[in-house]
Amino acid sequence: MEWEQTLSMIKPDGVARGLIGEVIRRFEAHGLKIRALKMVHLPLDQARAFYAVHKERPFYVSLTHFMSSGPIVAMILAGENAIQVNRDLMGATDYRQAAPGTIRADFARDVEQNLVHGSDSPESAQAEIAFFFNELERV
Ligand code: IDP
Ligand code: MG
Repeated sequence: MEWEQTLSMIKPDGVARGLIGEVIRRFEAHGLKIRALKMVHLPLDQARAFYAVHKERPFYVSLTHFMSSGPIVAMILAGENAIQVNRDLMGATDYRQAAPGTIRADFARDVEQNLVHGSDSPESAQAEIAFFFNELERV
């Protein structure tokens, strides 16, 4: 067991649908601690930068427009195995393959508009946390 930090986002669909509280409730109920939190409306160039690892993928243009279509909530979650715990709470990328009881299975009805983002490795967590939060903003 490793104490980790990870970057979570509630995507524009989750914010627009009034699911901020429900998503955060699930994180806290499973022992994840919120160490930073803010609402941001990403300009398109910033959405493109955040998802640069996917720039060759067919869904990149659509995804980056979606991610800049409205405000998102970005947060740092901390806890034992926080990266995997968060991924487990999110469920699979495609909501149709997500395990019952996960955020995506319960709320997403679109592969792209799937409510939440979570870092997938310690390296991406570190880079994604630095993308959103400076030293002063981290508790
Ligand atoms: P993840 O969010 O579960 O880590 P990634 O493969 O990193 O999934 O993809 C990033 C995001 O891109 C997904 O959360 C989803 O919004 C979008 N995405 C991934 N695959 C597809 C697809 O096949 N069609 C449309 N959008 C996709
Ligand atoms: Mg990913």
